[in-house]
Amino acid sequence: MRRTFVLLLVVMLIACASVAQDNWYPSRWGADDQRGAANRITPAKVLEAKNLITRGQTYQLGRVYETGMPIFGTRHFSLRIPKMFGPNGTNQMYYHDEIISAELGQVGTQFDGLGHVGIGDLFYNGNRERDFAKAEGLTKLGIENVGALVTRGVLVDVAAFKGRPMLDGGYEITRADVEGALQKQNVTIRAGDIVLFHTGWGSLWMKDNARFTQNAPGIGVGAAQYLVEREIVMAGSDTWAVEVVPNPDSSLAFPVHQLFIPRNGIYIFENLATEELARDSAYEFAFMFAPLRLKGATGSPGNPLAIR
Ligand code: UVW
Repeated sequence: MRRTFVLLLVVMLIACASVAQDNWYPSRWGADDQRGAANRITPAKVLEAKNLITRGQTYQLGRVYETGMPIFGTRHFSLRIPKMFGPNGTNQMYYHDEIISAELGQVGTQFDGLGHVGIGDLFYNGNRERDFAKAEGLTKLGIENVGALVTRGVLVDVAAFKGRPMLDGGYEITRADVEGALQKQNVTIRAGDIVLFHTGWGSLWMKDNARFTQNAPGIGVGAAQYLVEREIVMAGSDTWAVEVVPNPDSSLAFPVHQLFIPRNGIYIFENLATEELARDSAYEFAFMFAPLRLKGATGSPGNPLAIR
């Protein structure tokens, strides 16, 4: 019993030391930076995106927010119209408002900010949880710091690459899959791009929610490392985690989230509607998204656009 306890203590000390020793902060954009990979979006990237608009075709990548949509864990979403207000004026003006209760940045189509995921109690740029996570909102790394994302977007259709309408739940998209799909599509990933993965999993949305949330295909650590090396801004997909769930290493929980967000300042966009892009083989497009400026929030809902 005592030997097991000592062994456990040693393993925990080694784990803590390895988190502290491997230098992932300060970030490449400086110790005070709060925008991470959004810094890669230069005026040149905006113009590169503009040059991809040649057909006037617009794709809405956001899903509808509604009661009964698939939701992770204990999160919730509720929209209520409390009453009709009025009458106002002799012209009988009436109006409606709505009350929304939800983990607003973390339900439905959701953009994960830099304050969302940590490694132990350390978040992007080595910010310690107790120093910035306050009940009224994050005092650092809030989603209001991200700014507008207008850049080149690339779709990686892994389902088509594998000759399947939908990848299996728990399928790990490997580095070789990403390279193979890109080669088939004749597209490369450039620094400052956002990269979307089509897995076909989105076809379960509101059709079989239990299956949708049970597990998911997605990128593994190897593919994620490839994207880090390509210096992307954000990775998104038609699944609820972007990364493979469960991870093939059953001892790990969401390791791609940690590699992207705290270690590299790379954003994640979940539950995107990628099916129309895949249908049209739209592998390159202008991507546009401005997270809601919710002070101190961990993420943002929204309806990003792909235009070509
Ligand atoms: C977690 O990482 C816990 O949540 P999400 O996949 O919604 O970012």
